Amino acid sequence: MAFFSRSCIRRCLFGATAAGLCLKASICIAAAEERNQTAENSPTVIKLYQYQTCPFCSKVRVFLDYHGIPYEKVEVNPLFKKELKFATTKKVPLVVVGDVQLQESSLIISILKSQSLGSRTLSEVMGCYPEIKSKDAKGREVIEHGNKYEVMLGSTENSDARREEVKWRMWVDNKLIHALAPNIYRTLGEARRSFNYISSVGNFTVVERYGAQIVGSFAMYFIGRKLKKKYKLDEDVRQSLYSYCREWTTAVGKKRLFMGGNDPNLADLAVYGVLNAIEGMDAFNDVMVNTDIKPWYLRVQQAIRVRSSETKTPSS
Ligand SMILES: N[C@@H](CCC(=O)N[C@@H](CS)C(=O)NCC(=O)O)C(=O)O
Repeated sequence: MAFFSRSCIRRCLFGATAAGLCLKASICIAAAEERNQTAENSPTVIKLYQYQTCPFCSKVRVFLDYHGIPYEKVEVNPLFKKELKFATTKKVPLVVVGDVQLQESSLIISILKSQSLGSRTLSEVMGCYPEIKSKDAKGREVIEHGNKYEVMLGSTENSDARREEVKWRMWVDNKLIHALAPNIYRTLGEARRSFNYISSVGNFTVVERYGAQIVGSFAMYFIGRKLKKKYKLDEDVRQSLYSYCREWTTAVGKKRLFMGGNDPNLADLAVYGVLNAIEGMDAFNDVMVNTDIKPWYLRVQQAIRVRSSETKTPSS
């Protein structure tokens, strides 16, 4: 996950708070005018700027994969971020559609989903998510977006299913995601293993990779401890992760395959996306063994495979 970045390390090493780390839920969207639609309305290539192991990026990736939306992945180097030079943000995920830059994972998903449901242009859909500016406790400007978790169906229907989906998408961002970093950096040994994995799949040069493994795992271990306090996780952070997973499976229940019924909804995809970001790490393996989430997880995995193969054009 960008459970690591230059700013993470810098902040850690200089003793700043963990508040500004990769898992901080800052909210913003930078939108340029939608100028890229040609007269023929040819499909615009979507680019996803990401870190492979960032849970926010993984949520967006899973959404795109499940919906068979073609996109190009750009793996950002977390130390120098030169891939983001052009961008109005230095955060990932960043989705670029033509000249439009979309930030904030849940907002990106709501916007792209809403657009896929109707004939509205991206600008029209973005208008449904107004910017709300406010100041935080330290007087810094904070930008939120109204309706961030809502899919604009073009109707006023507000069913229980829709409300449930919104509630659990919020839960993913406000609860589940915060349990990840403290879990993957739980002990020095685990932090080292996680970091080795993260740096092996991320965009690092060989020198950066080794530097990151040594400095990063140490730094992230301490940051993980701060985050544990900040998000009031159990002393044994695994227990918090397990109880979140159990909370989720209880909410899905035994009578349906997914929270969305016979198909995953956006909440299913969000939970899956977040857990998928830590696949291959100790915390993920422990969750699969010690909770009852595995059958649901495998069902979503299978649904994504089936859907993305169905939606692929023969030439793709
Ligand atoms: N709330 C944002 C959070 C995005 C975020 O915090 N991304 C991290 C990566 S996990 C980031 O880019 N941090 C800045 C950095 O790496 O310098 C979202 O949902 O997209």
